[in-house]
Amino acid sequence: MAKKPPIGDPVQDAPHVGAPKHAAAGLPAIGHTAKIAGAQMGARRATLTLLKVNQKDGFDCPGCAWPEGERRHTFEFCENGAKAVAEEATLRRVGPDFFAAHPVADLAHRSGYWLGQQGRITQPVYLPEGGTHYEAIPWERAFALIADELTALDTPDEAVFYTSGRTSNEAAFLFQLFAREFGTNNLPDCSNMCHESSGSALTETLGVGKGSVLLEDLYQAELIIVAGQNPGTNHPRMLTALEKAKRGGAKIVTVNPLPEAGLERFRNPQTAAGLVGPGTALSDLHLPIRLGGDQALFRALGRLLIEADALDDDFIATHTHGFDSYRDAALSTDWDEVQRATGLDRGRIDELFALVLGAKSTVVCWAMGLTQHKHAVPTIREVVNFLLLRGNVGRPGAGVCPVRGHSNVQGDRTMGIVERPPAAFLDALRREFGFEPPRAHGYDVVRAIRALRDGAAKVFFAMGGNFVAASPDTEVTEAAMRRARLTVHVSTKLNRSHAVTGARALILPTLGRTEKDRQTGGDQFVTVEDSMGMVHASHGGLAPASPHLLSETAIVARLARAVFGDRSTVPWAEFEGDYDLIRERIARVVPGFADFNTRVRRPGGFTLPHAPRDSRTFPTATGKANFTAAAVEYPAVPEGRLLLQTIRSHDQYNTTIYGLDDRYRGITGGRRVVLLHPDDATAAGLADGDYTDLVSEWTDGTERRADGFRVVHYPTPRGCAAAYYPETNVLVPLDHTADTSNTPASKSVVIRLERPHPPRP
Ligand SMILES: Nc1nc2c(c(=O)[nH]1)N[C@H]1C(S)=C(S)[C@@H](COP(=O)(O)OP(=O)(O)OC[C@H]3O[C@@H](n4cnc5c(=O)[nH]c(N)nc54)[C@H](O)[C@@H]3O)O[C@H]1N2
Ligand SMILES: Nc1nc2c(c(=O)[nH]1)N[C@H]1C(S)=C(S)[C@@H](COP(=O)(O)OP(=O)(O)OC[C@H]3O[C@@H](n4cnc5c(=O)[nH]c(N)nc54)[C@H](O)[C@@H]3O)O[C@H]1N2
Ligand SMILES: [Mo]
Repeated sequence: MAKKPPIGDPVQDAPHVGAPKHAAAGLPAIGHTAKIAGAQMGARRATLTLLKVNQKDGFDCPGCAWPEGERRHTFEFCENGAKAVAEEATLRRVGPDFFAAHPVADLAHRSGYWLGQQGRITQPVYLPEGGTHYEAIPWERAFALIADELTALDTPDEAVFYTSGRTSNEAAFLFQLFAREFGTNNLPDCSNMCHESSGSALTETLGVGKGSVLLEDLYQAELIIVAGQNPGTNHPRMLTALEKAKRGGAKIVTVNPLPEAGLERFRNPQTAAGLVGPGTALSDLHLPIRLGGDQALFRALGRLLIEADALDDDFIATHTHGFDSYRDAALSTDWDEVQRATGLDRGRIDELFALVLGAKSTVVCWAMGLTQHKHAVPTIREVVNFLLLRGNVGRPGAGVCPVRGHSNVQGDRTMGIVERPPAAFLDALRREFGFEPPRAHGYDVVRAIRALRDGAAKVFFAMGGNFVAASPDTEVTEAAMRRARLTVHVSTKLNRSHAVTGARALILPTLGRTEKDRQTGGDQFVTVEDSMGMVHASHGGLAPASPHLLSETAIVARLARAVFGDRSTVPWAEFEGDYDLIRERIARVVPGFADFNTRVRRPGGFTLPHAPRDSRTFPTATGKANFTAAAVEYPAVPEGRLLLQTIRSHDQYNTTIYGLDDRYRGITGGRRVVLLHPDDATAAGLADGDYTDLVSEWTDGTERRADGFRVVHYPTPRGCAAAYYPETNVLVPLDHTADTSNTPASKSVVIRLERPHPPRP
């Protein structure tokens, strides 16, 4: 059903393939960064800007959510952080002349890479109904137009307010406040596609939907299991922490279908030896698990621990609930099933078990490899079971470490960006602001797409992100978006979502985190929360990309004034002028933020409370940490079909493509590649270098197609293929989601390879 996504620009997707690398970072990383940053901003600006990343008076890196740590190098070097900064601090500009030269139909035929390369958007622009081009529009007209559309809706629930995870705490707090004062909980966010499964599983089992470890715990851990995560590319600064843990004696085990370079060896660019030497071997053991086999693996470890009587009986008796039924389930684990699910023979699992037994404290880290499966929530619950058995929660060197994606995705949730808000949060809003917030649950990402598709939602407003490219089932999502009456995007740069619009569309350009934010109350800073619950300030330093930009906070405040006029109980204008006033309210509404303005001004900020970590108390329904005993699941793959995972290359930030190389995996110059086990390729009649179409098969009989992928022989388990997102989102059926969390199961899409093409010249 799906066609090839548009290329239509001078970029040729012609991948070359060499051998995968066995180590990450080192000198090539610095060279590559200098090239990308220099091209975007020139050498001088590049150096000055990069010196400010993650410094105490600087800005928070817009890359990932990995914490900064106690010792900040003058140049806290991270190749992919630098690329994220360069992307934002670029000197290239997209102004009204650009939009005059490029009709929307032209933008719709460009690749995401090309769109992003055009530079920063400088002015608000408007696409009128039936119009062919975006046109410049004054801010106040833009707000009036949105207000008209919103007030014309039959119910506030016909509006959808999406958030991507770069939004600051202050902007996020205002955005949810605006949506709720308007009358809806339709607040889907990128987290719905990301760590929602972690949040669901951890809230139920431990009572807090966030990680329970601090950096210090990693340094003290005796065993760190990294499952379903590729930190060398996606959280490069984590490698520095793993290196330190390793030097402190920790064993590191990686569980991943792919042998990811950063996890094998790390050449720390912070040290001279790291730049030129062989680097540190990080992984003591790599288990090349089949996609979706992790629940079975952790269940098997549970069985082995119980049989070896290697449990923390006191912890289990005092702090947990449900152990007996878990024990029964674990003891009935079927080894043949474990072997089928994981693809691992017993010997490998025993090797891991020996490390588990030998470790007094264990941390498990994970990311999208665990969260984006149909059975993601029971998989993560199984990680919790495994840790609870040995009391590995709430003591030094032990715990759960879901490694978050976007730099403030965790903070946005803390600020109330959630479609199913807890009653206590709504009560606090009512007390503080004097209006009655809506109680009915709103749409998450997948439900928002269905609502747009079915005409139940009519206005779509995005605070950042690239909804149509990041979401599953591209054709369905794009058709749904085109049905909207109005689509609005608060953005820094052009992307696909600006080209696939409702009847009318607006692009509202905003300040990036690197930029100075001056309001009537003086220079402002914003705050963010990292993956470990540390909150700190971020001060932009660069001159804004254009004098016409507004901060995200100002955009929400002005929109609110346009919608509510003087009928509001919220002092929107004051909030816009002075972000301290927003933080005062956050301090009164959100638990853990008392004295926010003072504490966040201290160097390094402060750490949010986390009951399981701090005091081994578990705010769950039972008041204890819950064992769960779900049946073991793993993906069923029909004969002759493969399971496809959709992943990130080294040169992208989600839908933002920095370049066409995936250096660590040995792929350069193109992205339309599919990584296959050589025997699977041969079985499909394909040689390395051949081209093939990927056809996804969904249980309702529908098919989806992505054309023209170059076959790459790769060390991945049999039956498990990999290709890059967002190109492969056309293949992910909208209804293929994780149970409970509703996260698109984009790491287990059943596909067949079709129509082999010979190699291209
Ligand atoms: N440079 C850069 N940094 C980023 C991002 C980016 O795009 N670029 N994105 C940010 C965001 S929003 C996020 S959420 C994170 C994402 O960070 P990651 O989760 O590391 O990103 P993915 O590329 O999706 O990689 C998934 C990893 O899990 C493995 N995997 C897949 N399925 C399974 C499975 O069933 N079991 C196991 N054990 N492993 C599996 C894959 O082989 C791969 O190594 O990174 C953040 N940081
Ligand atoms: N198939 C498949 N699909 C996936 C995934 C996968 O692994 N496989 N991963 C999922 C995950 S983990 C995530 S988090 C989502 C990501 O989904 P999104 O967060 O929606 O996507 P991004 O590509 O991160 O958004 C990039 C855009 O954000 C805008 N932007 C950048 N900085 C700022 C800023 O400071 N302010 C504002 N207002 N805008 C800014 C720019 O215009 C840029 O084009 O994708 C999900 N989709
Ligand atoms: Mo993410």
